[in-house]
Amino acid sequence: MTLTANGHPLDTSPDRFGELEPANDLLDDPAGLRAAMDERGHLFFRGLLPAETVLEARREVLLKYAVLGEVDDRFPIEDAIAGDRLGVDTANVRAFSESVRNGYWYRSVTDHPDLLAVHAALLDGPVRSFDFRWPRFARPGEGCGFHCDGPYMNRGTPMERIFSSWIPLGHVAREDGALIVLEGSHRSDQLDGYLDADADRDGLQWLDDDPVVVQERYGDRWLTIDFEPGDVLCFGMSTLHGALDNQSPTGRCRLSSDTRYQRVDEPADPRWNGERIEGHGGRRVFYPGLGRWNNDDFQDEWKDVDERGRMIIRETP
Ligand SMILES: O=C(O)CCC(=O)C(=O)O
Repeated sequence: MTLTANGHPLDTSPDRFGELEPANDLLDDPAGLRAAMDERGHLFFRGLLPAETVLEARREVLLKYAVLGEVDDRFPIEDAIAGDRLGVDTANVRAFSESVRNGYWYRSVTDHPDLLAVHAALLDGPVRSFDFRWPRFARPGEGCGFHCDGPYMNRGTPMERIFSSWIPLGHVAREDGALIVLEGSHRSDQLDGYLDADADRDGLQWLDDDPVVVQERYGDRWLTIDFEPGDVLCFGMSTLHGALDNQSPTGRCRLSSDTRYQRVDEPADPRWNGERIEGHGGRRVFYPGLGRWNNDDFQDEWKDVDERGRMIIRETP
């Protein structure tokens, strides 16, 4: 199968595409972890988290999606087969999103002590996850545009002192829509102006949607792997990344999570932390995908909702 991102084929020749290498051998070596993150811009860990905890979180999240018809429960829930979605238009997606983000098992993954320990080693002190967390459900055909996290997370702690962890909630093979990171992009001087921007203030869009164009401009090989439950991919705010398209031949949705971590004693970005999380402002809810709402800003990851949390569906121009 030809791997694609945003509909564009990847160049999978060995000098343009490769596999992530596990950094598990550095887990007991904080200085080594920091040096490797500095060098690579990312760290991949095989089986860092207990697979059972991750699979409990998978089931918890999928059951909630099944309530909306997003998962077809005539098949085993764990298979995450895309449903007819008939409940989405009438549901309170604000309440739904909050329920997914704060689920007991989901939080047990994002705040697992072994994951916090990696971030504590990277930041040389006690850490916390951002109060907001990003569970993702990518339906067949969906993916994610190319970007760095820095401009979206830079109103509190300086971005050199924040890290993201992308966690597959289940098996995520390449063709299911695995994350891809661009080798060497964290050192690209082509990204300087972009990284200084504030995504909300400056109305940022994805950098590009073509993996070959992005690679030529900003880095070397695209790196990914077939992810297993328990794996974690940690990366810095200036590492360029995106996702492969979900081309599951069985109609399986891709479930994953991305969370940010910082030191407890440093200032927090108010967009994602505190009693009243601002997010991207307005009456918007994190509900990625489907591509039906014609929102130009934030690429349809955030949906405008009415006062009862129901999505506002705009006419196609
Ligand atoms: O999982 C995805 O599709 C995108 C995740 C992402 O952009 C991130 O982890 O920052």
